[in-house]
Amino acid sequence: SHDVLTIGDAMITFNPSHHGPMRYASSFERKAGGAEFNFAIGCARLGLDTGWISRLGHDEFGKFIRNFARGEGIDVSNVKLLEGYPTSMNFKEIREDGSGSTFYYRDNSPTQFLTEDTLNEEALKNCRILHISGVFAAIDPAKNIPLLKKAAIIAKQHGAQISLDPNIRLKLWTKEEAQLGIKELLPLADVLLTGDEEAELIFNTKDSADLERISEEFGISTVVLKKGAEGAIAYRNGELLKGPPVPPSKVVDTVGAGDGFDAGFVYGMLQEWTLKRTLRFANTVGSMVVSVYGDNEGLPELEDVLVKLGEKEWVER
Ligand code: KDG
Repeated sequence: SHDVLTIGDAMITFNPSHHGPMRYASSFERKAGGAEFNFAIGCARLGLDTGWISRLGHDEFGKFIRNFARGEGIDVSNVKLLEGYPTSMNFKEIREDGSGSTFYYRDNSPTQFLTEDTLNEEALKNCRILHISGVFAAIDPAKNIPLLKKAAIIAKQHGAQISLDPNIRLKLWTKEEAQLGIKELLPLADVLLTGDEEAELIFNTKDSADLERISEEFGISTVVLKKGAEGAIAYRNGELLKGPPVPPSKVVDTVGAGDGFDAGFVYGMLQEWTLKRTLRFANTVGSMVVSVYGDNEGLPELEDVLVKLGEKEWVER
């Protein structure tokens, strides 16, 4: 059994050695990324028992990603390597302020062979939280949305909670497709972890006063609006709470901060912390991700977060 289980693809991520337009970037560092994969790493580093369901190419990159995940302590028994379908790739452009854009080479993803029939129902029946995200949904909405719904229904019937991050990537689907697709998943979620820009796209609002309405309309008990450098706002059981921003030590690469936030939030839920503490913890995890290059290298271990929160002493030598 797992504390947390997630479903989604992962990619080789090429991080540029220099800032500026990608057409002039001539050297890259080979890393790995993928929203659900980053989330799984975040959970595992915090000490949660984490499982990941995926498909990768049976190639050097697929082996690297699987071994990386395994090294982080993630259960990869449901990650299969498939012959003839190369592992997906993603090249990043990073601007001076740490923001950037992404160029995908992920058509024909090996996850096309991850179907409803190949889902490991035992794993779904034995997790405390199933985390689903719009990135996997967007890769092939016609197949993956029903697959995610089926997985969520099985997990829910066996007592798991479902966390959902819309993670809308407009390079993968249109605004209309994204809005329709995410709305299909919303009624299954117990916790919604959404960025404020995507909230505007899905619900036509990013006003925190509307979180209660969203919670009631879709039957989602906890609704969280992630506002990046401005912190986050959460609604649960009649309580609307603002999690103040946690200033990062510096910002070098913002990719993956939302995944880190999600891992931190889910961690707090599993500890049954108050909403206030959970938000502060999640914001802290997110803020730590942006100070390190790469989509997941900045994801902290539990100890690192406690040090950052001032709850544990840092011993330098
Ligand atoms: O959330 C971070 C991810 O976006 C990144 O790691 C790559 O999965 C990715 C994507 O689709 O952009």
